[in-house]
Amino acid sequence: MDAVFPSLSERDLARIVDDMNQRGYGVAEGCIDADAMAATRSFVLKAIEQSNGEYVVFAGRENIADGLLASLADAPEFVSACRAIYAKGMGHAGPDTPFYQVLRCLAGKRGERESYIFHYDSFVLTALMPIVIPTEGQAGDLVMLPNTRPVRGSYAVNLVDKLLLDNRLTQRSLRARLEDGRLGATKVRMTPGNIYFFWGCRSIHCNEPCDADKIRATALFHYADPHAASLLRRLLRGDRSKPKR
Ligand SMILES: O=C(O)CCC(=O)C(=O)O
Ligand SMILES: [Fe+2]
Repeated sequence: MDAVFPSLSERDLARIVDDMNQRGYGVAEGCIDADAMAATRSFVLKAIEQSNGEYVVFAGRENIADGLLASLADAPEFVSACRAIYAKGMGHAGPDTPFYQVLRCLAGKRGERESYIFHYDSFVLTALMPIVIPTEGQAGDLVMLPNTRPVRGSYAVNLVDKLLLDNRLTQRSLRARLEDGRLGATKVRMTPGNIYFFWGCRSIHCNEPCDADKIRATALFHYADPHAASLLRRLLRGDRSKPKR
């Protein structure tokens, strides 16, 4: 069997990191085989059917019962691409930690409510794999303000950034400015088969909704939590809770 992810060259990796730094995102094009993705697509369709046509999300590898998404997370070529991207971008080697995986399936009315939620991820690197993207109407573009902050050394400072963003006033004003075009955000229309990389914890981002009768599904591979060892966070969240994004 072919590898689930190709071995990217130094040149490809350097281009991806450059694109992430300059325009906000880098792309590994045509790296996921269409046949391999077909089973994942059926998994998504079935999950949405079981939730009566409404939004479903699976968080944590143990809850994502899909073959491709598990093998990708284990594929040495994919793991080493993510670590190389991290090392090139951050200037030091990344931690030896697994991905935090999420599978989001947008559909129905709830899909709309799960959109336009501007946030920073808790992890340095985000690899996003589009699985189903509508080809007409609203496609559920990824919206980003790339690299609006550095990786925070301190969890407390990170928390202040998050609080400034995660409140109704900021969310409303970002959305209004996005809708009237004043935000100057980068919009990414994603194509299944590609993987998109961006600095999730440095970039304010969200997704647009898709039409309620359409499906938009994405798999996220989050890598490297800069505050994994923070005592303050442990105290605030309790030991067991996992970061949401
Ligand atoms: O589904 C997407 O396009 C992005 C979702 C996202 O940013 C997240 O789950 O952290
Ligand atoms: Fe995110």
